[in-house]
Amino acid sequence: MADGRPRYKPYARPAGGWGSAAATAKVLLEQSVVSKGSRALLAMNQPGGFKCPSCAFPDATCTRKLEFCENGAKALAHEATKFRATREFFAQHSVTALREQSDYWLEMQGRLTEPMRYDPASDHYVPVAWDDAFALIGRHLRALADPNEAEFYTSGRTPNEAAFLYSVFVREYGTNNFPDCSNMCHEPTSRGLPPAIGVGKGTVVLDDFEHADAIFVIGQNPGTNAPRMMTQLVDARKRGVPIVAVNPMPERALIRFTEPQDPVQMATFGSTPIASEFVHIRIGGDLALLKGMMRAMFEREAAGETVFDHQFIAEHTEGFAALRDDILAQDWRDIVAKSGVDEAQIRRCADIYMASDATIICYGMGITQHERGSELVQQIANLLLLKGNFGRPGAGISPIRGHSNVQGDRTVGIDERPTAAYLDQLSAVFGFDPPRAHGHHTVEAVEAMLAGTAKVFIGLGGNFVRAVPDTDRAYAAMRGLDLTVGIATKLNRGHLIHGREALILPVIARSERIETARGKQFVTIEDSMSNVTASRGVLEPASPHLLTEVEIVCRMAMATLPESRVDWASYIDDYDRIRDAIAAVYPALYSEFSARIQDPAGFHLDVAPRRRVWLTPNGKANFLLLPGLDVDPQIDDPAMLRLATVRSHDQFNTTIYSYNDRYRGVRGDRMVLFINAADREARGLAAETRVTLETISDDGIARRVGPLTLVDYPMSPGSVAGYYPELNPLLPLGNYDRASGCPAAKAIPVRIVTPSAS
Ligand SMILES: Nc1nc2c(c(=O)[nH]1)N[C@H]1C(S)=C(S)[C@@H](COP(=O)(O)OP(=O)(O)OC[C@H]3O[C@@H](n4cnc5c(=O)[nH]c(N)nc54)[C@H](O)[C@@H]3O)O[C@H]1N2
Ligand SMILES: Nc1nc2c(c(=O)[nH]1)N[C@H]1C(S)=C(S)[C@@H](COP(=O)(O)OP(=O)(O)OC[C@H]3O[C@@H](n4cnc5c(=O)[nH]c(N)nc54)[C@H](O)[C@@H]3O)O[C@H]1N2
Ligand SMILES: [Mo]
Repeated sequence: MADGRPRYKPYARPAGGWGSAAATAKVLLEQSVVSKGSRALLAMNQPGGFKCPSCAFPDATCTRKLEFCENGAKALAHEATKFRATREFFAQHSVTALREQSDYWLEMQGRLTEPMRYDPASDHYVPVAWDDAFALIGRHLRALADPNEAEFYTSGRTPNEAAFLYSVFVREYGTNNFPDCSNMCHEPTSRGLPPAIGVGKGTVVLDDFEHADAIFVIGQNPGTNAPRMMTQLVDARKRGVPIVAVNPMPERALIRFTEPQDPVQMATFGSTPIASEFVHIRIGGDLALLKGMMRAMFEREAAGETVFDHQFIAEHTEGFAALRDDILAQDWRDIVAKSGVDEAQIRRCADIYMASDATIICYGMGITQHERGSELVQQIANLLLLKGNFGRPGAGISPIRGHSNVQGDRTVGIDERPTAAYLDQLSAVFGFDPPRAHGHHTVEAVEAMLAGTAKVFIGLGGNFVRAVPDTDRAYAAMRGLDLTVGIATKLNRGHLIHGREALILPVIARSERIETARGKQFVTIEDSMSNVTASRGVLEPASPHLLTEVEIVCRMAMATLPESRVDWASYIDDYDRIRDAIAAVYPALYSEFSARIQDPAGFHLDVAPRRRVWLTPNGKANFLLLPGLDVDPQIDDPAMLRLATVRSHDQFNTTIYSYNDRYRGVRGDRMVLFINAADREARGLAAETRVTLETISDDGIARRVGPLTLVDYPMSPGSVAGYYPELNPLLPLGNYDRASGCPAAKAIPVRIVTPSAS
């Protein structure tokens, strides 16, 4: 449980600094890996070493600077932990008993050591031989009446080699059911950007930050979730570059930051202010803000100034006139009311943008996790297109991805809606006929389980049932399955909410060595800025009985597809062969893969808009419209608050490192609701009251979570926040972006019910 009595007290110091250094030391100590962990940290993100298993922000490998961060250190310490969840552990605890434990407790049991099978007679997980485990999977998959009755989930820590083979296996088996963590994350980027600029990826590289004249950070908490990005932000501020942060929560690191890697700042307790302009947006107010900024620009043009890049617009874009009509149709009063930002500040943001010759806009989950998330991303692209901020140093769109290889997994085939061209190529390379019908994304996978049409779930990493919306319904969905398989490093709730039969298959982790019959192997990952680099683990695997993800995928395929056209066995030992196959399927992006990856700096995958080439049907960049100012359905209920589910500083998604959230001043508790004092007082509630939160929905399903302690926090009016995954039971499965499938985890309509019902 939590250590000591909970405490809620604002954090007044800069983010980073000694607090970070101390937290790094503490986590190494807690996991009992001070010397092993410290040694491994020296190899993280270094040439010849492995890639940080935490976030997807690029590292500057070639500078040879010691590039790790507090949260990278936590991810590594938890992976390198000395604790083990062994067969004795599973013999000691029934699955029912394990379910009573917290996510934190489950995580703290350490690394899985051998494959386990659920035994219904004893309600325990018991050891199973690898061969038997694969045979069980093969038997279930071959028995299905239709391959579309199986769901193949991927979480973004899986490296390219395993993800590619998985995508081939699943398609040869006969389905495109690829629910993916990306479906809950940056899918609005992957689906929203292609019609706008021709690719579903960011167009910025690290170097661009050195050439930017202005940087916007919208709906993202880099100090916690992409700490290496703080280096870019600090450097930019030191150069005098304005930084505009748009967030309903004044996140500490967006305000002041001390670089743990700057000895002078550390010694003098100095720090750098980050945001020159902090925009205290209402949850869901970003569309109004973006339109307000564009409106200010159109007004200035109408007054005779030249603020747009007319040459770029004429040569490269379509849809400018329609955009102008849409923007000028928005009234300032509505813009201000919806965004919660006053007109003067919106105009200041526009001034910063207009004065800059090269602007980068970074964004995260605060933008994507809304019901019109994909179209909101397109409005960011509109703003950038107006000033030709593509294909020029220091400019572009920069979605900050989550998992370290979530972008790579997508590039190498994890896609529930594959293009016909890709399927043709797959067929040409491997000689089988892949299915053409689109498969399920994450929400559709849960719906299929609820409907009883899905029968088998295989999770290549991740913690599906905890990450998806509508926890209670998701649990029921999983329990209705015939077989659930968790391919994982650590025990998590996904393994305890299982189907009639269930397997846990433990894997060698990112930081660990891979030795096969053909010698040392390495894997590759693609970061948020499309750099592909090698990752070579340095640690001894947590147990001699672990397999690599590559081998697990190959052996699942061999057990399922005895007549396969693919030489699976040959890939198990030789990862260059896998890379050759990737190059064959993606000749434009990945030609000479095996040779190019020898460069310690890796290589950059082509992103056409960087060359002002637009891979859209009309060959242009397109201004796209999202009429109105709302990105979430409007609800007429004066008691309503908008709830954003966010990450604390001490978690990695569903993995909870501790009950503290340093920068938000919370110690020893995760069942909190951040609310501003005025919204609290308007409801006649005292600070630290324990309440129950209830979702407002019209689907007849009651969704409540409590007790939650009210914590006074400078939230924007009407906006509240609490932690994912504890609050996922409040998120209706049906509240998602239709274009991308991404659940609206940042805009759950809720009301406070008092006193706490539970
Ligand atoms: N240490 C650590 N690192 C991580 C992760 C982790 O859990 N821990 N997770 C990884 C993953 S998978 C991902 S996707 C990324 C996530 O990284 P982020 O995108 O930073 O994720 P969140 O914490 O979900 O929320 C982002 C911010 O959105 C703000 N926000 C909420 N609603 C709105 C809104 O309507 N408008 C605006 N403008 N802002 C809003 C919140 O206040 C919060 O500051 O981080 C990755 N890195
Ligand atoms: N309400 C709400 N819900 C959300 C979000 C939100 O902001 N709010 N965010 C969404 C986002 S952005 C994301 S990305 C998803 C995340 O969803 P997931 O990716 O499914 O969840 P994680 O918690 O990252 O998965 C952790 C598990 O991965 C396994 N694991 C760790 N390392 C490895 C490895 O190297 N190999 C393998 N095979 N397994 C490994 C461990 O067993 C660990 O328990 O959640 C989404 N859900
Ligand atoms: Mo994510």
